[in-house]
Order: sequence, then C-alpha cells, then structure tokens
Amino acid sequence: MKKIKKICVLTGAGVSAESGIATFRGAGGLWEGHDIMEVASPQGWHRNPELVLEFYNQRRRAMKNVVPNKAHYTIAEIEKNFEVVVITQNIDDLHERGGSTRVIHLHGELNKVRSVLNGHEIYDWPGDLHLGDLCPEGSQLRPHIVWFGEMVPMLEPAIREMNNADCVLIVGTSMQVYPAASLTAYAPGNIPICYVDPNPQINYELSRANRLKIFKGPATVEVPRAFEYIQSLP
Ligand code: BJW
Repeated sequence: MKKIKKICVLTGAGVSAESGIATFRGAGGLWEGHDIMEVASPQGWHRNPELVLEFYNQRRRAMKNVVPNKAHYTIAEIEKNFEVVVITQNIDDLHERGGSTRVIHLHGELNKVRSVLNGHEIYDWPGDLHLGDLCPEGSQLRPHIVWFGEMVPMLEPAIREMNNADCVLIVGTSMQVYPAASLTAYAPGNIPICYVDPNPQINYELSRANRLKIFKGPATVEVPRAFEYIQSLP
C-alpha cells in the first residue's frame, strides 16, 4: 500500500453545522421554507434579484457572527503531517479562518461578488450587495455563488487534486449535488476514503469505493477520530 502523503478533504454544510450555520436539506435546513429555484438559480435571479440579494445579504451578515469549530481546526492541523487540499462546497470562510491554507470553493464564496456579464471579474465584498452596485465596467454585480444549472468553474482544479490524492476525507455532505458528489470517482481506486457524517448517504460513486470507512456522528467528534485512523494507516 502506498504511504499517505496527500489528503483531499471534501466538505459540505455539515462541517459548519456545529458553528451554527444551517445545512440545506432536511428538517430545519436552509431550503425549508424556500423554493430552492427562487434563491439559487439564474432563473430566480432574473425573476426577483432583490429577493436573491437579500437572501445572500442575510447569510453574509450571519457568517460574521460564527466562528470555526473543532472540525475546521482539526482539518487545518492535518497540514502539519500531510499535504492537504480542502475542496469545499461551502460558501462560508470557516476553513480559512480555521487555518487551512489551500481551499478550493466549488460553489463560490459568500464574501465575493462578480459581474453578471463577465464571470471572471470577481471582487471581495464584505458588506451588503444591492441592485445598482456595479463593476468598474458598469455591469450589475451578483453574488459569487454557483447556482443550480450553472457550470462549476473550480471543478477542473478539484479533479486534478483528486487525481493525486492518497486518501480522501469527506465531511458533512449529503453527496447529492453533482458534480461535487462525483469527485471521489477521480481519486485512485485503491485509496482509503473516510466519510464523517451523522447520516451518511452512499451515492453511486461511493458504492464503488474499495476502501470506504464510515465515521457516523458529528464532525467535531468524528473528524479527530478519522484523523487518528488515517495516521494509523501503514
Ligand atoms: C453533519 C452535521 C454535523 C449535519 N457534522 N455532518 C439530476 C441528476 C443529477 C444531477 C442533476 C439533476 N438535475 C440537475 C442536476 C445538476 C445539479 C444537481 O446536482 N442537482 C441535484 C440536487 C440533483 N447540479 C448543478 O446544477 C450544478 N451545476 C451543474 O451541474 O452544471 C453542469 C452544467 C452542464 C451543462 C450546462 C450547465 C450546467 C451546480 C450545483 C450548485 C449547487 N449550489 C448550492 C447552492 C449555492 C450555495 C449556497 O447558496 O449556499 O450549493 S445547492 C447546495 O447544495 C449548496 C451546497 O454546497 C450543496 C451541497 O449540499 P451539502 O453541503 O451536501 O448540504 P446538505 O444539507 O445536503 O447535507 C448536509 C450534510 O451534513 C448531511 O449529510 C447531514 O447529515 C450532515 N450533517 N450535521 C457532520 N454536525
């Protein structure tokens, strides 16, 4: 067996749940009471941009009042022993604030905005965003978020990292949203995959994994245990 040097950590909303950020699906989730397509799709944006801006303004404000939890800190600490790349579906900045130095945001970042006409024009934006806030070229700015039906520009870099992984640690994701949920298929077939979640859902790609180990429980408890397990591997 190849010695583990590089770990790809794939995270979802569950890693931030114990910091007080709601997950998306299930009872009490963020999508409860919201029609997903109204607030997280290009169609919703065209229909009612004010509603979409207010939805993300509220979440941007809420993000300022939360702090990283033990799972974020443990993931950052893993860098002391291994090469680590965090591939997160989350739009919060808790991995960075927890100390992780290499973070790929697959679904965008809450504290950034971009031009509606040119997706490559991305700006830091810590405060509220309103209609009439324009980029230097004069186009409306929108949240830098990947909505349903939109391409995932950071997918290629994430796939390249997976190609070179010696181990994958998945934390707090329902593994339902593609293409993020397919990323494990790009990792070498024989490597260990650890999955931390109180309600793990084995999708098609995970069902094909040869060395899947489940850590059933909350991230703050199970990420440190998964890390110990990874360190114990030959
Ligand atoms: C804990 C815990 C604790 C709780 N500790 N854990 C039909 C089949 C297949 C695919 C499709 C389809 N129809 C459409 C698609 C494609 C679509 C898709 O996948 N839809 C599925 C819903 C079916 N995907 C897309 O549209 C993507 N783009 C795309 O495919 O482009 C291709 C394309 C091709 C050609 C032309 C055009 C395009 C884009 C997806 C964008 C997703 N965006 C969102 C919202 C934006 C961000 C935001 O507003 O915040 O990203 S959706 C939402 O889901 C968010 C998340 O990042 C993402 C994943 O959710 P996550 O993180 O897994 O959260 P939950 O709530 O689902 O799960 C939380 C987990 O935590 C649970 O397991 C809990 O148990 C656990 N948990 N407490 C640890 N304490």
